[in-house]
Order: sequence, then C-alpha cells, then structure tokens
Amino acid sequence: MTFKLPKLNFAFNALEPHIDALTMEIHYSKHHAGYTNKLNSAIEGTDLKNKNIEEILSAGILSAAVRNNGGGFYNHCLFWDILTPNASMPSNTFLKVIERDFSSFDSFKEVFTNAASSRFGSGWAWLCAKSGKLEVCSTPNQDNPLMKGVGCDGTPILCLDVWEHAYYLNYQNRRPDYINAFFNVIDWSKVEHKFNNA
Ligand code: MN3
Repeated sequence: MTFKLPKLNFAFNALEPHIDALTMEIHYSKHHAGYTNKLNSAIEGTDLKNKNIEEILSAGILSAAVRNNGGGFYNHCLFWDILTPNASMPSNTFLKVIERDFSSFDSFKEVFTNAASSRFGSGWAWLCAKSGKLEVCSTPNQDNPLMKGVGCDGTPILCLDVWEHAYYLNYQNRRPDYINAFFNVIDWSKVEHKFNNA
C-alpha cells in the first residue's frame, strides 16, 4: 500500500501553550511527511508493499530505511492520534486499570516521565497493553514496541516523542518541562479505546 500522512484532528496552534504551533507545523508537515514519503520509496517494488504498517514493522529484519521511516510513520500517527486540546483525566474504569498496574495515577506519571527523561538522545516513551496489563518502556530513534528485539513489546496505546525536534523551539534543553506539559494534552478516551482493542 501507499502510506498517506493522516489528517490532524486539531489545528497546529490548538495545543498551545503545551506544544507550540510552529513546532507542530514543522513536526507534522516536514518530519512526519518526510518519514511517510521515504517509507513509500523504501517499500516500492518489494513484498512489503502488500502489507500494512503493523505487519511491516513486526516482520523481523528490516532495512535501515524501512525501520527508520516505517517507525517514523507509525510512531507519529499514534502520537497525533492521542493528542487533544480538550484533555481530561482517564475515565473511572481506565483509572482503575492504571491504579491496578502502577498503584496510582501519580506513580504511572512518574514511571512514564522517567522513561521519557532517561532516554538518551532521540527516541520515544511508550505505554503498551500486554496481555491485558499496562507497561511503560522506551525505545531509541524511531524504533517501537512492534519491532522485534527492541527490549519493549506489547501493543502501543500512548507514546511521547522525545526527539529534540519535538520540543526544542519552545523548551530548548528543558525536556522535563515538555514531558510535564504533555500530560495536559492527552486524549485518555482514545488511549482507553486502544487498550480495549489491544
Ligand atoms: Mn518526531
């Protein structure tokens, strides 16, 4: 298939002040578009052309071009999907799942924040569903839990981009401030929906 940049559910400036409009615009229309176009070039004329993105990423040994651009395509699709200008807390039902697996929402927040802040260099922090349970992990570069051997598995249901391109214009070196702001723009109903479908 030919992969397409998904439509954003919000305007570039809708997540301000947590994520600024210029960062959103460049991130979506340059970075994500770039991964999408390069993924399409990388799979052209190969067997991967018949597969969906989940099948491609979980296929095993991937070329650097497919791994980096396929990961970049998938990761940003999930990231945009779980962001919203109308954030709220998790539902009572999902809060119970979070409390069961992390003891409290605050301690989930702490575990996720640690994963995102301790990722050296560029990468992602993840919340995954694995056998009905929640797990947090992180990956380097554009790797993700669908890939084999990344030390992180399960079905991704929430993610945070900690590449500098995701925050540097507004936060410069202050990655912890960006991570903290992220909690103000999470669409928990989407995350819960993805958990239930995992
Ligand atoms: Mn990015």
